[in-house]
Parts: sequence; C-alpha cells; structure tokens
Amino acid sequence: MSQFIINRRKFLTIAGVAASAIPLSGCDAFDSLLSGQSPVRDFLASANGLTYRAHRALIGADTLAPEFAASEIRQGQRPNGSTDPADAGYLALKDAAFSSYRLVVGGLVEKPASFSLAELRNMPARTQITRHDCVEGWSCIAKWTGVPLHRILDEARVRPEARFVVFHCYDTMNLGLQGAVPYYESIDLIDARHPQTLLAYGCNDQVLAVANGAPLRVRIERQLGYKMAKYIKGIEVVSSLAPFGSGKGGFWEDLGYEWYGGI
Ligand SMILES: Nc1nc2c(c(=O)[nH]1)N[C@H]1C(S)=C(S)[C@@H](COP(=O)(O)O)O[C@H]1N2
Ligand SMILES: [Mo]
Repeated sequence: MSQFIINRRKFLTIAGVAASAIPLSGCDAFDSLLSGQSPVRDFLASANGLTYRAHRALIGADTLAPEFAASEIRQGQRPNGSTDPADAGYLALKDAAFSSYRLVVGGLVEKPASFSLAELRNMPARTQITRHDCVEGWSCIAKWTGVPLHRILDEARVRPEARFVVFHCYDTMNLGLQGAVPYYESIDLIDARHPQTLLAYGCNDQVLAVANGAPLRVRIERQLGYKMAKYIKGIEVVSSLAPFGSGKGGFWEDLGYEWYGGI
C-alpha cells in the first residue's frame, strides 16, 4: 500500500521536474503557470483528485500520523507564512492579550456558538508531538496542545448536508492588483473529525506564540503545513467550497496548490 503512494509521489516528482517551473517548493513564491487556465494547473488538479481518492481508499479514516518523543523536539516551531499580522482586527485582539477573543462556529450547524479562550482551555484537551512538513521543503517536530475539533463540531451539532469545515483567519495576504485577501483553508469532515485534528492554543508547553498563529490555529497532522490555518477567527461548516475566495478551498489552493495536501 505504501508502495503505491511512493510510486505516485515519484510520478509527481518526475512530472514536476519535466515541467521544471512548478513551484511546489514555495509558500512564499508562486508562478503564473499555476494561475488561471494552464495545462500544468489542470494536470495538478487531476493529480490532486487521485491523491485524495488514494489516501481515502488506502489509509483508514482514523489512521494516526506518527507521534514522536519529547527528545525529538530539536528547536521551536519554525514560523512561516504570516508571522505577525498587521490587520486591524488582529492588532486590537493582540493588544488586549486576546482577552476578548471568541472562536465563532457557524454555518451548517444546529447550534451556532462562540467560545472564549478560557472555555476552549476548559474543554478536554489533547497533546501530541508531531512533525510539520512545509512544501518549502522543511520539517519541524513540535508538541501541540488543544481541543480536538470533533468536540467543537459535536457541541455545535453538524447538519447532515455538511461536507467541509472552512477556517477563516485574521491575517490577509497581499496579492498585488487583487489587494489584500484573507487567508482561509478547508478540510473535509473526515479530517475534521480525525482524533489528531486540534484547535491548538499551546506549543511546546507554552502558550501559542503570535508567530505560530496565536491565539488559535489548527493542526491537521496528515496534511501539509499550508492546510493548518493560523490566527483562526471562526470555523464555518459548509456543503460547498465555491463561495469562498476563488472557490478552490484555500488561499494557496486558489493560487494552484492542491486542496488535498495529504502526506
Ligand atoms: N493564517 C495563516 N495560516 C497559515 C499560514 C499563513 O500565512 N497564514 N501559512 C501556512 C504555512 S505555508 C505553514 S508551513 C504553516 C506554518 O506554521 P508555523 O508558522 O507555526 O510553522 O502555517 C500555515 N498556516
Ligand atoms: Mo508551508
């Protein structure tokens, strides 16, 4: 089974080398090849569907990502992407030491709700030491503490037509002519209910730092780093990703990255 996945990765690598300009290596850089309609983008889109189906068929819904020993934590979690948002709403929260923060939970739920940080910290927590893999080519092992997302979903009572969870973030990314667009991400309900999917407020036994997404960021341990939204403002349960951003399910996905960043 892993043989199949390795072969698929090799296939993607070879295809990537052939197209040589595919910037799968950069969170900070993107390329006109991947914007709009291009054969490369279409190729990646179909490969993405294949990865998703292969993972879902071959890896059980609850298969855990590897966990590590504390001795394997070599350094602090390396900050990447937005590390110090300058957006007004975020600065106001940060100036008040996040005391007025509330995680807003809405969309296709019976009981829309919001949670303060104290409420989140009082819910049953999970701690796990996992490896973060960024498409830029680096990895980092860190210890994460937070509320399993399934607990929040159970409290809010997800409606039967729901398919995805969208994470809305405080930070915006500057896209030149398009101006500042908010970072956002999405996952399906299988990953949302996975036991290692956490809304994390702690990292390496400390309160989550601003550089790593304070006050709340998601951990989705079977996917790549860009899926793990930091600076979460709210989560929205939805049946379609079309209404958000350019409709591809995430900030980087709208620029050509795969929606399913399975590893
Ligand atoms: N809101 C938001 N979330 C984000 C990003 C970002 O720029 N903004 N960058 C992503 C990327 S590419 C990575 S690798 C990780 C980095 O998380 P870290 O700073 O804790 O290492 O956050 C992801 N989540
Ligand atoms: Mo990343």
